[in-house]
Amino acid sequence: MQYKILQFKSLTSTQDKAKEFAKKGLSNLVIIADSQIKGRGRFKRKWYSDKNGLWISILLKPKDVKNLSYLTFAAAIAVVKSIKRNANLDTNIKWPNDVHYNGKKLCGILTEGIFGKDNYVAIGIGLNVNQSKFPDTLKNSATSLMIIKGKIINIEKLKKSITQEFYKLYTNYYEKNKLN
Ligand code: BTX
Repeated sequence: MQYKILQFKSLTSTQDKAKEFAKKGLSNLVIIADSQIKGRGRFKRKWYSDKNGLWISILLKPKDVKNLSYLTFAAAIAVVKSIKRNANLDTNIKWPNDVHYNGKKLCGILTEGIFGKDNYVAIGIGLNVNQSKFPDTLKNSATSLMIIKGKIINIEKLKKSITQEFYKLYTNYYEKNKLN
């Protein structure tokens, strides 16, 4: 499946940008921001998304929008595989929407449906990559690949890998209805 990667310096939230594009009828866009001013998690929680992390939203227009939680799992699998390949690190999927290392949160995933005449889905992936520290409130619960590995991780390779892995699962399983 063809998709286009759009890179921005700063956005309020890549999820909001995805919704704007959905309103224009666009899909299969991968929206990435270097930083987000109002990154968000589930239930209106804040997602800390300063520079040096990977903040992605993948905008899809699935044939069918049932079982959206499968898309959250597909994103989590894509993240775990890409971290293994690019940073040689084994991480865990923490139900229902996180990737953890040693009990600390490395990545959070937010899947949102955009329903109307046509239905879209925005999968938001927030992965802590090269941050060296976190605000006090997250110090004990969050970590980054750089903190774990003690070196800078190539964010470009990581973003390509995550996107490719996600699309593989999406086209081969979700869109073919092979998940039931
Ligand atoms: P969640 O609701 O499961 O988790 C949110 C909680 O995670 C917060 O309340 C806070 O305790 C903690 N947290 C906040 N920021 C971080 C961080 N950088 N690292 C670790 N823990 C943190 C999880 O929601 C889903 C997050 C999705 C984020 C992506 S980024 C790209 C896209 N755009 C956007 O606005 N959101 C998504």
